[in-house]
Amino acid sequence: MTMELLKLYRTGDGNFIQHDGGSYRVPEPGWDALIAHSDLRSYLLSVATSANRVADLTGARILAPIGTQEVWAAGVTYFRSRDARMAESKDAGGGDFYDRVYSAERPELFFKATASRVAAPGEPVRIRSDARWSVPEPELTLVIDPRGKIIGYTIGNDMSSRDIEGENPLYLPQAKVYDRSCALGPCILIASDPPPASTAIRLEIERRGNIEFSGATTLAQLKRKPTVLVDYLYRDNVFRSGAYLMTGTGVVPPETFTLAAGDQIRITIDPIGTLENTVVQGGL
Ligand code: DO4
Ligand code: MG
Repeated sequence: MTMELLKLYRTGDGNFIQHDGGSYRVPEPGWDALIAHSDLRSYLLSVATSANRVADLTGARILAPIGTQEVWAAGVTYFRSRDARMAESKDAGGGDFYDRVYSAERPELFFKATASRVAAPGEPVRIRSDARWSVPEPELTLVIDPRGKIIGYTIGNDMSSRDIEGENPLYLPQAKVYDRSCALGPCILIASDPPPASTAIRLEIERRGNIEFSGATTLAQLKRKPTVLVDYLYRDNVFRSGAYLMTGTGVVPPETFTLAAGDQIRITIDPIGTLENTVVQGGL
């Protein structure tokens, strides 16, 4: 049985859904109230009536689909990420940690961003002013309600400073958490099951009109089950407005590549859409 896609957007003009070829205004204006809803899918489907129908969302300013939730991230969940981290940190003696965490029962989970640090689709993401080697990380991102249930999926960009992370694994929070180090969007695909394993996560980086890097992975390469990642995140943690959890990257550009100001980053996960951001450095 195929289920019609149900997508939830947060815009400058309120919240909207797209469903079965139509766009509809969501009467509930509060994002946190939606994420905490006891049956969000049924509520949103009940909104798809002629009374709420709008022409389309063209012209609406799409905001990051987040309220007051924290964004967390899982690391080293793809073999490609394990390899890249081991290489970048071998001089610092960190390589072994990444190998161990890849096969350990407990996943690596780290705090990524408050909502105020998150860039919306079309907004700039930042590379740190003191970083020399920076990359985007395209990641399927779980949207989790306060009860620990996965209610949807969005696209996340876990911007990372690889030179800082590689110098010493204890610098991870500085390599990962800074203003606009995270982008989310363009919408939330409302679904309890993840997209099929064959789903591609594509990354494209454009520089002065040329594609400087493109790469892809599929969800089949993700080593950890989303529900297990959520189980660890919610263990001994209360998230009153729910939480977002990025599931790790399986696309890592070669070591010779670093992001530069002006680059356009495009991340596509087909059932959800494309998240696009321009890069700036410094400029706070
Ligand atoms: O362990 C460092 C971060 C890993 C990460 O962000 C990823 O694998 O996506
Ligand atoms: Mg990551």
